[in-house]
Amino acid sequence: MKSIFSVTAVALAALAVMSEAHVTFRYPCPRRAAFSECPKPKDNEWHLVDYDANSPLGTHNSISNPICKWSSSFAGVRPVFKAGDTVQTKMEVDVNHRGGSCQWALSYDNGSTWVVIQDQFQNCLANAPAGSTYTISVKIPANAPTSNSVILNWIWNNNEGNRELYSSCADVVIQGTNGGSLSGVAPLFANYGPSSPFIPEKAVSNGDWGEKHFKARKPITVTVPPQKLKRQIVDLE
Ligand SMILES: [Cu+2]
Repeated sequence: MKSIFSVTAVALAALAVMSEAHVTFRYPCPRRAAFSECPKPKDNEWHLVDYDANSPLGTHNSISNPICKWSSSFAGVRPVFKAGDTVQTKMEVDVNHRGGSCQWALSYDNGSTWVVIQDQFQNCLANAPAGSTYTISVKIPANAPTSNSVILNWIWNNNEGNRELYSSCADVVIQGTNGGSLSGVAPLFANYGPSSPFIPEKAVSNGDWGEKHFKARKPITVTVPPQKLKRQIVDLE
């Protein structure tokens, strides 16, 4: 009897660990992530490495980290995307929570304001195998303004499990219109603290996936002044 209990306890512990495993950007690199291909910390920055980049930023009960989590990246080369490009982003997926709704947004002011550039509602990551690196195409708008400090943010509300908000922020360069504006809607940050909109678990809420909250997103236009890019590849500093 005791041995059966032990086996069960081990199985439950394994399950608990699995349910703690989540999703993050892998390409482009999320800020301070520990992936080998991402910008490396300097000798005195190793304590800043984020070994937990795939955890949610919060739940509907509480906020554990600000959007983007970190205010900066380690110095290094940022990927250069051209306006109109379709980028093959890579997600590091531990478990897919039966999918959910993804938004991708750009910020030209280090995360103060965001414009959504792509949505995938309800089934985002639903087909991503556990333990996989999963590719999702993201189209950079053809009229995206040029800047060497843009954040591409992947935002996700999962269908199943804790009512969480995920967000991965990657620092990128965009080459597009030099001096211009980008219009769209501001992203929904649902299930991110008690005062945020609540998206229930889809399977236990008659299929409610939060549509009304996504529909209520507010229009936004960001304007970016003309600037000079020295080279194709720009250092973070
Ligand atoms: Cu998870």
